[in-house]
Amino acid sequence: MLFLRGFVPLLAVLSAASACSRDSGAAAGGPPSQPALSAAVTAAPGSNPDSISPARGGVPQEPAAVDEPAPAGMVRVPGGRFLMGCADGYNNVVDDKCAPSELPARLVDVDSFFIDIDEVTVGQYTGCVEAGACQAPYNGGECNFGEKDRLKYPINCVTWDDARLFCKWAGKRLPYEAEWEKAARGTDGRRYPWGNQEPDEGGLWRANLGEGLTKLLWMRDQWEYDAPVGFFSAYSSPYGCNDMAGNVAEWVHDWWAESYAGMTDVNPRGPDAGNQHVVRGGSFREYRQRIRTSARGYHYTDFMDGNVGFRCAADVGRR
Ligand SMILES: [Ca+2]
Ligand SMILES: [Ca+2]
Repeated sequence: MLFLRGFVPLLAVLSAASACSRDSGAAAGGPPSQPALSAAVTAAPGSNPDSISPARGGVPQEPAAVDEPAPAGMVRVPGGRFLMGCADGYNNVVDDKCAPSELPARLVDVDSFFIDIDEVTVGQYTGCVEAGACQAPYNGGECNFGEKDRLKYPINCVTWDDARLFCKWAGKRLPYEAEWEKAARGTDGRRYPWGNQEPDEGGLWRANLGEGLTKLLWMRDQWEYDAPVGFFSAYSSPYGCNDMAGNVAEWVHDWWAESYAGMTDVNPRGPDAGNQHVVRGGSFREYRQRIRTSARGYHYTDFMDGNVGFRCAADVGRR
């Protein structure tokens, strides 16, 4: 769905509503559901050596000896387990907004990887178009490509395949969903990249979201639409990744699945096939519930919109 900057209130409200309906069922205001906790997550501290609690320092990490410096613009996320999904009470974190798609929460082991600090920008994407390796996205309205004053804004209006091809051109790849979530929340099960404070707690806005029924309400964080990448860098993730809550939602590699039921907990890659891909992080059009680190959404592979962009990841030791 596309519409013009400046032509806002009703269309954007409708858009926000449709974005929620397209997403995982975590529509704002919906009844909270209780998560079904995995045995590993709910085990009493100390009762099981495999029960991982960050508070006990039990998260296995790679030895420093294999440390490989991150390429420019990326950070290295160490391998090891983290809480993936929504678990009300894990590590004493309260989260009563669990959507069915965020369940069951489980401890997931991922290998070390690199991930971009920022959403891919218009300037970066333009380089790929000029090199002939990427298609020029739609230009106009909310779409940022071709707008000279938006080079530091996230590229948007790109399909999943556009995102995939850009990452390939850059010598990278799209992050797997599990990697994205670990990069966003670290190992302590936090609700938001910066911690467990609400996005506006204490009157400080920590992310670009789109809450409320009027433009004035969406703009309490200063931004009606997307913001230049890194604007909220004071509220980055534990690994220093920016805008992992809000701004543009982000394509990841995985096909969409309605829940994590039956998935492996070691380097999960999602279903083998499908027709919709996962998007993560929520966007400038969405409510706070939808920008939580565990919140999930999805779109058809050829979908594109002003509120969807991406960032890239890369394997460690294979570049
Ligand atoms: Ca906003
Ligand atoms: Ca984002």
